[in-house]
Amino acid sequence: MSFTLPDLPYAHDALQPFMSKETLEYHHDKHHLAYVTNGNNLLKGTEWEGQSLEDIVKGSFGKNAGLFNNAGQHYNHLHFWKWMKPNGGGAIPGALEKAIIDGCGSMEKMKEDFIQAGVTQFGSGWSWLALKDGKVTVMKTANGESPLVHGAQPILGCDVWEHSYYIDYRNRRPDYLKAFIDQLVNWDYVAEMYDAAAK
Ligand code: MN3
Repeated sequence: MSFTLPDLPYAHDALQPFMSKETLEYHHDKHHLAYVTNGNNLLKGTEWEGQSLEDIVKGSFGKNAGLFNNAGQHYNHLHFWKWMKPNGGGAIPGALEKAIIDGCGSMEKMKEDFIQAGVTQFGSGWSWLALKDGKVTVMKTANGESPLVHGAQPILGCDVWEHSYYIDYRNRRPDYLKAFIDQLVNWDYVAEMYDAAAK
């Protein structure tokens, strides 16, 4: 299996004013494409060729840094585009809402912790909601890592690399994270990943 760049599930200008057309042109069309191209080149001839993306990510972690960084970021971005939608935020499917309250205390606490995880991720990385030991929990990871390589299943992630927000928010990472969680999240897709992980 080789990596391919998916189309965005909405127009490049569909997430404005919270994420600009220019950001998505750079982030999707250039940054994600580079992970796909480099990942395919680095995958060739390795023991992971022909495996699923999740298996490549987990298998190459700690063993092949170049491949892991690109495959990890390909996995993260594939979902990142789908974790957002125009007119996002809003109502959360009931079973997921219950699991979030159970794992994080309340919806408000989850949002606060999710933003805090992104703000305190030093340098590049991601903030996450993940299912770990049967509970929804907030996590943060560096660079191309995800909960997948830390014993958990990601259900929502926010890219806090500067390329994700600097055009629109400059250095205001907290404002970007707040806009993401309040205005952009596609909770139906989060629920889909939660349901698959909770099985
Ligand atoms: Mn990115």
